[in-house]
Formats: sequence, structure tokens, C-alpha cells
Amino acid sequence: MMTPDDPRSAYDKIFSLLEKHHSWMRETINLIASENVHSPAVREAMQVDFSDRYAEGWPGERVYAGTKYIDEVEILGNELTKELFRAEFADVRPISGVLANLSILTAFTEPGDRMMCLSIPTGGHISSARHRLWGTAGRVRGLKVQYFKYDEYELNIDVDATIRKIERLKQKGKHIDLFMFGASVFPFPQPIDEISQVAKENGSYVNYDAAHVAGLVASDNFQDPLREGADSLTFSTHKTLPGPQGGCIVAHEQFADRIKRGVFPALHSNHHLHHVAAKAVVMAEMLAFGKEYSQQIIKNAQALGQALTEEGFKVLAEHKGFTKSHVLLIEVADTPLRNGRAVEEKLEDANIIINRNLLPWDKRFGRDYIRPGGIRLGTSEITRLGMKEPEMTQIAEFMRRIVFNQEATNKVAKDVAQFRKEFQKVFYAFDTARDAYDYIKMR
Ligand code: DSN
Repeated sequence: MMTPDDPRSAYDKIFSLLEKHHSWMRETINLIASENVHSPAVREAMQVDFSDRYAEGWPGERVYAGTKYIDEVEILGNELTKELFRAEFADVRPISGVLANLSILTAFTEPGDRMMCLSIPTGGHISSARHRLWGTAGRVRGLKVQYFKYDEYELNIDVDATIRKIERLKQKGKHIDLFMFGASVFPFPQPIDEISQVAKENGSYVNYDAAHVAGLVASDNFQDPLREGADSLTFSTHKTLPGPQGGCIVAHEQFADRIKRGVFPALHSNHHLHHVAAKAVVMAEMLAFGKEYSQQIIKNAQALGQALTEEGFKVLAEHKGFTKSHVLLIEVADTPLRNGRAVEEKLEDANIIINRNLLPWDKRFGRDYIRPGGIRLGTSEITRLGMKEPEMTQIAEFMRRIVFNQEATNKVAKDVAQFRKEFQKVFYAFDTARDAYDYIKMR
């Protein structure tokens, strides 16, 4: 690795790596469930001068001058988000999903309070994890964390067992102050209505972390958390919602004031104003195209689940159609490659990008996140590029050639690059003058 004593060569090297990345993306099949590719319009919004400005606070209550256009864009972003999520309140300022979650923890809890959420092996996110695991909830906010009971066959929260657990905890004087729904492996709508009812009876708050499923929720193709009992919804703006990297919160109006304070001044000084512009753009795109886009994401995930099963993969939850979202969970411990990491590495060499994932039972088999028993796939990005059900059959075949037939990765990589040639544009957008992965030189 070059040392930076020659700044000009390091500078040139940076740009050459950036261009290489773009070229490579044109040839790959990206199945990372938490990623997506945004439109040229979102990219244009991200490179404006807003990125050089400060606008601390709320539009109309700023502590900086020079924000008149920034204010208008941010207000528009909030209004579009409210319409998209059928919400009374929206805040597009959080700069990431984790900070959106921490803003909610700040708004709704005090250090020492107790939260219930999913554990990491059952799909929970690190922002919910315990102190010992350096989770945001445990380590940063100082919350005690209890886990939902989980049904490993259904890949979902076990409602009856969870309600019994809440009762048992209550009898021991352990009140749950906040219920955090949502997951990083989120194939099925969660039973928030029944548990929220118990939460309300006990005076607890309910947040739904829609990071992965925000696009599906926005277009009403998954579940409707604000109508099913959630007080607020946090999400990242770059997964099934194909916007810039960032976070967002929507909620019922009664919680607006405390959430605004949780975002600023509690956790953000300046928010990222160019990302606010890009968030406004993606909300408009989703209002226009989100329904059709989300439906195709889900159809593709189900078709990919079926095609992979036919190729010999053990895709979980076959008994209920594999998924109702963008995500699939696949057990690979019995394949010739034996663990998720080996599968991840081989597929990457063949231009197929996926990520390894813990399965709910992995710990019992002595497996960990380095070499887990599973992989996670998502169909958001390939759908954005215009792929439909027939392409899912082709992708499953590429994966079988690597994982079961152990063909040379460079041979499959060439076939993948060839297959990708037809899919270079972003769909479900107003303007697509540029290809999805065009490298735009401004120097
Ligand atoms: N770690 C991300 C994911 O892949 O789900 C979420 O932050």
C-alpha cells in the first residue's frame, strides 16, 4: 500500500480507485439486502453547495443565516415524507439509521430504562444491542435490553411467548419502557398490533425500525406500523427506499416536539444538507413510482427464493413463500463451501456480491458471525436496474455454478458481466439520462 508522502500520486490513486469501483459495479450482481442504487437525480442533489453549509435546528428556528433555500428544500422533504408514510410528523435530518434510532431512544427513554427488541442472531440490529456487545442502546444510551421471543421456523417474533415474557418481567418489577420492532433480517411483517396493545396498557413507547423495509412500508406493500400501534418509525434512506445514505423519522404529531429535540440539539449539530435535498428527491420518486417498484422487489425476492430452491439451495421459510419483503435467508452450512463467509468470498470473485449472515440457531452449533451458517440476499438493487422474474432464474444458476459445481470463479465472473450488460439504467425514476454507475468527472 502506497504511503501518502507523495500527495499528488495518492490523490491520483484515489480517483483511479473510485473509477475502478464504478467500472466493477457495472459488471456485478449486487444482492446486499441493505444496499441500493439511487437515481441520477438523487446523485445530482447530493453534489450541490448545500454540502458546504450549516443549518442547525429546524426550518424557521435556525441558528444560522443563509438558509432560505435550504429551509424550503427541507420543508418540502418533510412534507413529501409525511405524505409518503401517511404520517403527521416527519424529520429528514438524522444522518444515519443508527442516529435516527438513538434520537428515538433519547426522546423516549432515560439511561437505566429497559427496551425490548430482537437479538442479533434473530435479525436484530446493532443499534439495539446490549452494553456487552457495544450496542447503541446498551453502551451509548445505557438501556437494559430484553429480547423478543423468536420463532425460528416462522422467522418472526413469537407473540404468545413474548407476551408471557413481558408478564413475567412485570411480576419481577421489570417494566419495559420501549419496544423496538424492526430487523436487519426482515422477511415477514412483525406482529406489532398485539404487542403494542400490551405496551400501551403498560404505558410503554413503541418504535418500528423500518430501515430495511422503508420503501415497502411507504408504498403500503408490507405493513402499516403507524396504524398498527407504533408511535414512531425510524429508517435509513438507502435500502428499499433508494435514496442517499442517511436516516429519517416519522411519527404521530403528539411526539413531534420530543423527537425534534432528540435529533437536535441532542444528537446532531449540523445535519447533512445535501443529503436532505437528495432525501426530498427520493421521496418524490417514491410517491410516483414506489408502488410498482416495491411490488417488483417482492416478486423478485420470491422468484429468487423459488429458483434457488430448485437449484438445490436451502432457502428458509419455504412453507410461507420464502419472504414477503426484499430479503431471503439461506442456510449454506451443508453446501460444499460449508459456511457463509466462504460462499461470500467465492461469489464476490464471480462478481456476485452478497453478505454472510448468522442464522438464529448458529450459536448452538458453535458458529459465529465470522463463519456463520447462512447468507442473506436482497433484491432491491437488481430490481432498480429493471430485472424481473426471468433474471432471478439466471442469478440462481450463477450461484449454483459457484456454490455447488465449484466452477472457476473467473469463468462465471465473465458470464455475470455479460449478463449485466443489458441492465445499466435505473428504473422507477423521473429522469435517467445517466447510467446507474456512470463515473462523473468534475475535476
Ligand atoms: N448493517 C446493515 C445491514 O446490513 O442490515 C444495517 O445497518
